[in-house]
Amino acid sequence: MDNAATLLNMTRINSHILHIKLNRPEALNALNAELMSQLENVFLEAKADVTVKAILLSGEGKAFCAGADIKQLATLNAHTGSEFARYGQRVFRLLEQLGKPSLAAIHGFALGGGCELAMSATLRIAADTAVFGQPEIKLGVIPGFGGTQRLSRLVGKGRALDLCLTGRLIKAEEAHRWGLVNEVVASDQLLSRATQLLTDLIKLAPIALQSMMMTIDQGYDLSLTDAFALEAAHFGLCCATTDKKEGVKAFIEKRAALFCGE
Ligand code: CO8
Repeated sequence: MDNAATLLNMTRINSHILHIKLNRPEALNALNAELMSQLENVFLEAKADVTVKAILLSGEGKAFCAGADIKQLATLNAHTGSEFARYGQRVFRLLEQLGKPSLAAIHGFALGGGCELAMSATLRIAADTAVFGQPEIKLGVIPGFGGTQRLSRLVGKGRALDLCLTGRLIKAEEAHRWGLVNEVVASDQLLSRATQLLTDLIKLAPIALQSMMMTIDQGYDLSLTDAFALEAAHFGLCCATTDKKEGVKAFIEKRAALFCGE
């Protein structure tokens, strides 16, 4: 039985980056109900905590995450299966809509729910050893934590169908070519590169970052006309911030901007 307190390992990097490490290495960080519940709590806390400006997600051991816990999956029926899928979708959507940038640093396997978790982060960096896939078809099910929808949005319908229908695995370089990950680095550079990227991001204007993430996330499913309206509304919001004044002033004065988050 897992010790509930240790399924997530949390540390802070440079005070403002919350590093959440999935910590169930003996099961390749498979997502059981307890781990999902701990993720939900941590995401809620991170959203409310003003000192958390970004999230780094990674996995302990030899994999990022090998998906939903198959032993638990074995117990699900039509009702509980649908409930668990809806629950997982809600937890991952929390991360996606946190209003703060998140980055999945992926090494080893990112399969099934593990790939779905990575896709819910704002950005993804993969070690050159990483392997991706949606092998649910081999278990007689389909991705249920948002994977069918996020994958097709990230890589296109054709490639999403290829990966989901065949259940085949792809390596980091192919995932990069497809746009599933933003960058591939050597394994020993994974966490330092991820930290660097997030450190750079949190120096930027947080209200503009949040507006950017919201307009891209929500605008994607609107008509072009409505998405443009959303963009214009957020553009106006940014124009009312102190950070916009500072950003423009700093450009004119040929110096680096110092954003305050207001
Ligand atoms: N669930 C539970 N245990 C797992 C999982 C998993 N997903 N993956 C690995 N493990 C366990 C293994 O059983 C093994 O445990 P033990 O030592 O007790 O036998 C341990 O982790 C190490 O795994 P392996 O010995 O298999 O390691 P290998 O390096 O030989 O193989 C693989 C690695 C290829 C990743 C292999 O473990 C594997 O194929 N795992 C399953 C991958 C998979 O099919 N993932 C999809 C799961 S389904 C899913 O994610 C659906 C999400 C949506 C659900 C919606 C709600 C219902």
